[in-house]
Amino acid sequence: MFSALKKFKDALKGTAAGALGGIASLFSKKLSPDDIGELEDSLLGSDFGYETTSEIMKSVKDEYARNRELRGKDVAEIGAAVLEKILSGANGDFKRAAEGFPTVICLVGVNGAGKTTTAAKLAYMIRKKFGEDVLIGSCDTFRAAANAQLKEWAGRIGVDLVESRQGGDSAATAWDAWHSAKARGFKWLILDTAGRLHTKENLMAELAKIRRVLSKNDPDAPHNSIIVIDGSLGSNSIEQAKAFDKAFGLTGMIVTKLDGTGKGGAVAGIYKTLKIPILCVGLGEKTEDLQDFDVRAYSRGVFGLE
Ligand SMILES: Nc1nc2c(ncn2[C@@H]2O[C@H](COP(=O)(O)OP(=O)(O)O)[C@@H](O)[C@H]2O)c(=O)[nH]1
Ligand SMILES: [Mg+2]
Repeated sequence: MFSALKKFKDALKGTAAGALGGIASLFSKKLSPDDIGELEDSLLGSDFGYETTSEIMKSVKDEYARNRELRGKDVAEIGAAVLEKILSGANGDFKRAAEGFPTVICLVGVNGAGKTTTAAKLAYMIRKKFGEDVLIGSCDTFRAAANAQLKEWAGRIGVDLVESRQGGDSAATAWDAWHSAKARGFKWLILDTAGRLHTKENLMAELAKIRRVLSKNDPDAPHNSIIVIDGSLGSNSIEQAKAFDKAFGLTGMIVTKLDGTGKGGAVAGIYKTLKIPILCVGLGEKTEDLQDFDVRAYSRGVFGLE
């Protein structure tokens, strides 16, 4: 537990500095009314959104009315507590397939969100956590580089890969990958897909085809339809996520790039809108930087607390 708290705190320091208006450095300072006033802007700047910011500000102001000795650190504790309440229910686990079938995780999202690297990191994470074999299917048939990128990752982490044929049918790769996983007794199948703009209907229809093909093999597949969201885009991702949910029926999300962003507060708003679990978060580019989402560690980390 301690290590999750520290990992989140370290990764979220870009947001924490903003969330307290730079008073991350003023943890031990008694706050003036001006400091309290500035807090609202810095919360908005960290992309907490109006609703969450108002909730946090109300708690802070109530406490300040009672206690003029309030320090930066107390404010961070108040903010973290409010956030933890908002996010209660955001932790979740991957849904499992029936016995004898591979559990299918399908990753979708816009270009550059982190799908391909997350597919590999997730394979590594799942194998390590459950000690079960994972197969990756490369269903990005648009970019030749996508397959090469996944091949390199798969080699590095020692996970089997069903490769795509460039320009081919992504649903056909999904079909092949599923049969390969079933025949070889793999417990997990992770499908990477091509990035697509949620406004392009033909591409969204392709996702529906992947779903149709999979469900012919196992009516419950894909068991996990996961949107990968670039956390550094902040609340701009909310509309995107809503469109993917409508077209594909999401069961969860993975938020990447929380390291090195000042907009880590957006996770709250995204969760409030979608109300689907946040399964993992990306806290860096290395294999082991994909972490189980942890409401407490996130809520505290975003305010610079361990
Ligand atoms: N810093 C950081 N970079 C990430 C993270 N996740 C992905 N990336 C980077 O984001 C870029 C795009 O990732 P990619 O998986 O190719 O995105 P895709 O287009 O959705 O498949 C790559 O350079 C990744 O290394 C993360 O959690 N933190
Ligand atoms: Mg990709």
